[in-house]
Formats: sequence, C-alpha cells, structure tokens
Amino acid sequence: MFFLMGVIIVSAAFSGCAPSNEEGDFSGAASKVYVAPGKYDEFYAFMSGGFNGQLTVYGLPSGRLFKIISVFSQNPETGYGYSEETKPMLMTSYGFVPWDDAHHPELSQTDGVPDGRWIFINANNTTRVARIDLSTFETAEIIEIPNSAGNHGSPFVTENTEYVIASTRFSVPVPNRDVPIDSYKENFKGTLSFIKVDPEKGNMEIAFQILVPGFDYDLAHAGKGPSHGWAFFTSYNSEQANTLLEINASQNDKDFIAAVNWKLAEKYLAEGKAKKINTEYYRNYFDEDKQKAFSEKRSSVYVLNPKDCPGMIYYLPTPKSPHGVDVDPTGEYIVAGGKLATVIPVHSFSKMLKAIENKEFDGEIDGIPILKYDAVIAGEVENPGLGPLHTEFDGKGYAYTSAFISSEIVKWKLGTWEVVDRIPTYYSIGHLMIPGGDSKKPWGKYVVALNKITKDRYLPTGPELCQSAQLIDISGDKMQLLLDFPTIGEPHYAQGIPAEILMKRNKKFYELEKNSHPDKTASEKETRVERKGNEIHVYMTATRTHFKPDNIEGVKVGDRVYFHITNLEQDWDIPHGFAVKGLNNSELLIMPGQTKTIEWVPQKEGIYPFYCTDFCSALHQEMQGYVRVSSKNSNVELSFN
Ligand code: K7E
Ligand code: CUA
Repeated sequence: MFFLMGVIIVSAAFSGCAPSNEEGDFSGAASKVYVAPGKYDEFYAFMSGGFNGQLTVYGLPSGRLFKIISVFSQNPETGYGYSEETKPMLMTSYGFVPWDDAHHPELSQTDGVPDGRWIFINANNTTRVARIDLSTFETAEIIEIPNSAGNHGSPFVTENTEYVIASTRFSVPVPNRDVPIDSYKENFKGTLSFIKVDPEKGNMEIAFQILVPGFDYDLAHAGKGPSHGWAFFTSYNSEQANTLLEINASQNDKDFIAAVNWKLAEKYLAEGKAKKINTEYYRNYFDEDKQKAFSEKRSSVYVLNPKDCPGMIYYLPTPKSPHGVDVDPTGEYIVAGGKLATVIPVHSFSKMLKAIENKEFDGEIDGIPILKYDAVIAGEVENPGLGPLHTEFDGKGYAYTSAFISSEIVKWKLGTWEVVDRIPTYYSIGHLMIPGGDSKKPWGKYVVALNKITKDRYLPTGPELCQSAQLIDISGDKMQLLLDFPTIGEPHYAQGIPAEILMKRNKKFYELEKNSHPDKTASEKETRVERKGNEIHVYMTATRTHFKPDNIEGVKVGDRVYFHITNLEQDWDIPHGFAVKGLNNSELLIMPGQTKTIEWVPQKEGIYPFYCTDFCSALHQEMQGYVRVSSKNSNVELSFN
C-alpha cells in the first residue's frame, strides 16, 4: 500500500465506526453466488498477491480459490525458484531475487478485448514484468526493467498488446550512480518504458524508454479506439521532494497525467532520435520444449528525450496527487483518481487533441508542454467519496470508482458525471475489478472490491488478519453486496474473463515426445546414475506407482546430487512429487511429461528415504525409495537398481 500515513489513520477511524457484520439481508444473495458441486464458475478472476509476489486464480461468483501461480516469489510447494529448471526465472542484475511485490495483473488484449492468451504482472521492488501463459497457468517469461525503481505503473497493455507499458514510481539517477540524495532535482529522473510483445510468441523486449522529469509515476493505462496509439501515466510529487513526501509532495494543487503518443515515439525511434544507454538487465524465459528456463543478459536500452521529440508527450494538469488513471471503453474519457482531490477529474481525449492543435499550453517542463486544465477537462464528478483511487467501467455507460478513505464504491454516469449509486465496502478499498472493466467490452455483471483491511469481518487469526475481496452484483440499478472472500497476500488490482475463453485454451499435460530437456529420461530403460567428479546425476522416472531407480548406493558425504526426474505419465491431473530426507531446498512437483531437477548435498552418512509427495494413486504410499550415503573416503561403488 502506497498511502500517506495521515490518510491511513483517518481511514481507520472513519471505516471503524460502522459495525459491518450486522447490516443487510443476504437471503437473495446466496443463490447468486452458489455454484453447485461439480458445476463451473462463470468467470476466472486473477488477483495480484501484493507482497506475496504471486498471482492467484479464483472463480466468480463463488470466490473459490483454484491456484496460486508462482511468479516472483519462490514457492516450495511446487519447487518454483528452487528447481534447476526454474531458478533462472528469478535472475536479475542484482543476482537471484526470490521475492517481490506484485500489484497489477493485466490480460493480453486483441482489438481492446481480453483474449485469454497471457496475463502480465509487475514486480514493484526489483523492477520486472512477468508474462504468464494462460494455457498452462505458469510463468513463461520475466523481463527486468532498467532505469526504473518501483515498477508500479505497470504492466498495462495497448489495444492489441503491441506493448506493455510501465512507469517508474521512484525517480533515480539515469543511469543510476552515486550522487547526494539532496541533488534530487538536478539528478533524479523518471522513465516510461514500452515493452514490445511478440504477437505470436509473446516474447518481451524493451523497445524504448522515455526520460521524464523526476516525479513519482504511479499508474498507467493505454488508450483505445480513438485514443489508440496513446498511453497515459499519472504522476505525483511534481514538487520533486525527496524527503517527507506526505507533506512535501502534497503542496501543488495539481500534478500531472503524462499523455504519450507512442506511435510518434516509434517514429522518432526509427529516425534514430533515441540515445543508447548502457545498462544491465535480464530477460528470463521458460522454454516449454526444453522444459527449462534460461536467462539472457541485456546491456543497453534506447532512451528518448522529450526535448528531441516534439509532440511525443504532454502533461494534463490533474488534481491532486492522482493515483489511478483509467480509460473508458469508448477511449474518449481519461479518468484520474486524485487521491487528495475533492472531485474525480475526467479528461477528454478529443479536447486534448484540439488543445494540442491550438497550442493551449500553460508553460512546459523539460520540453514537455503543459496543457491548460480547462482546455482538456471533460467534467468533474462531484461528491465522489473521499480518497478516490481507481475506476472501472461496466460497458453500459457507467463508471465505478473506489474511494479508499470513505470505504465505498461510487457509481457515476459518463457524460453527465452524476453519482447514481454508492455502496460501502469493508474496509478501505484499493482497486476494484469488473471482468473486462478496463477494456473496450466489459462483461459488466459484477464488480469485485479489493479491500485492504478486514478487521471484524472474519474469524480473528492473531495480529495478522486476512485481506479480502467482496463481490457485488452490478446488473441492476442498485449495487448489491453478494459475498466476502479472503485473498492471498494483499490484492491490488485484478482481472476477470469469462471462463469459456480460457477453458478452450487449457493444456492438460506436456507431451513427453516434445520434451527435449537435456536430462530427460524417456523410459524406464534409460534410467541411470552417473558420477562426474563429486557430482552425481540421477536420471529417474516417476510413474504410478514407483520411482526408478528406487535404491541408490555409492553416494558420498559432500557430493552434489542432482535428481533429474521425468514424470512419464501422459494423463491430465497426475503430477508426482519428490522429496528426500534432509533436502535443504524444496520438493519437486512434476507435471505429466515434465523433467525437473533438484540439487541435494548430503552432509551426513546414513540411509535417506525419498518418496512421492503428491497422493497420486492407491499405491501412492508405496512410491518410495532409499539413498545410501557413505563417508567421503568410503569405497562403496556407485550402484542403482
Ligand atoms: Cu492502488 Cu499498487 Cu494499483 Cu494498491 S495500487 S490499491
Ligand atoms: Cu506419485 Cu504419489
């Protein structure tokens, strides 16, 4: 959570006064969220895990949790980030980074509509963007973003996923170097990054960055329809304070939304207007054929300076320390969540184009013209609740804005700007999500409130209480609260998509034939154990209901033992697990057709059992074996059965 301390205190006091668990008659709600045993949910929902660094998959309307997708954090449940195959996914220019803070999942889009191919999510802390393949629900790629610090305004897609856009929350020296912090105004800069996405494979590369003044760039959304080719980024701290931001960054009545014409930026890039800056960052990807992740190092990036690129970027003055920026389904309205503002300012894209044409400027900053507020504003939503943050759309002409401080969702009409309904949320809502609600075609049946604080809503669990989502029916004139359900970590943003779109794409298992992992064992006949100096390589297979080999002797204390295990099954939902006693690592969970490797360095002589950790069949308990570990200088021969 990014928020000002004072605001948090106010909010806690504010939301604390209404006892929440008394109100309402939910008898009608129950049937709306009830998904009968064996029946499917209507929507998938993907919730960011916040400080848990992962992405979780839920069903709506039931609120049932299906899966935690390992993205930026190691996960001993699956071996992600522990197995040799997945470790490279977490490589960065700062070394191996096994954790992050993930805020904004964003589905890939075709013609402005979520297409179910991929979902992207940001790492805030060690600046990265991940791409998850929605046929396997596994992380397929992670790219690090150089010249960025606090990759918060990220990763939002353009209309056809041409780009994933990302902005830096913290400004830093570009390139980063050792300077006094109080030289902030002189040395610190922001960057807006445009990550090109391969239309077939999804592979990401940083196409270019735009160097911008040293504000804090908070959130982003790309244009669509008429505003396709543009992208919008909120900023706060236009004061360029470097200390006590809660006061020093709240001085100006207005900060800015940066409007970037990325089509023009592409042209400037092609014309050679960009400077190549040397820097180091990683691109990591999982090769599904080799069943293994690889890391590639990158050493430079192209940076465009607005001073050299007239017309590429403009500032829209926006009250006050804006947080979210959301573009309505028609692509005309750009809605800001001015968290300290008393209104919700809505900019007009068409007015913006006219104002640019007529040069209605109010000065400039570092080569970026500031447009006149009155020339670009379409309207202001009055009485929008306190602390407006984020807005989603239902595709029927209404917008829904979360208000953090007054803990509510406010529904208002695009064009007339009148508030037509409001509903309390429990408590302190951050983002909200309507399936497709930031796209051209929202499926406007539900809105999910993603709340920061739950206090009295659930059974207490010690000092740490769960965070929570609330499902609200928006199909009628009045919003109706249907369901509370806890979430994993702190959810920030979320995405939703009709289940049928993803079900069609779902992969059931990996084809063993296609598995070209160098350490694959294609059949039980090929199983073996080999010694190379002090390395032992165990080429093992798993199938119902045994490992082969299951007795191994001749391992010595201090040997590096690599268990390369291939799951020979070719059936849906038959993973096998693997763990050996004393393993200082994690288990492996091996999907059908996969090969996975875990490293083990035994420290003491003795007999070490191993077993399958995933209850795979009636004889799962029989799926076990032994490793004999002898002293360093023993002459027990390497053998296996
Ligand atoms: Cu508002 Cu990180 Cu998108 Cu949290 S952010 S709420
Ligand atoms: Cu294999 Cu249990």
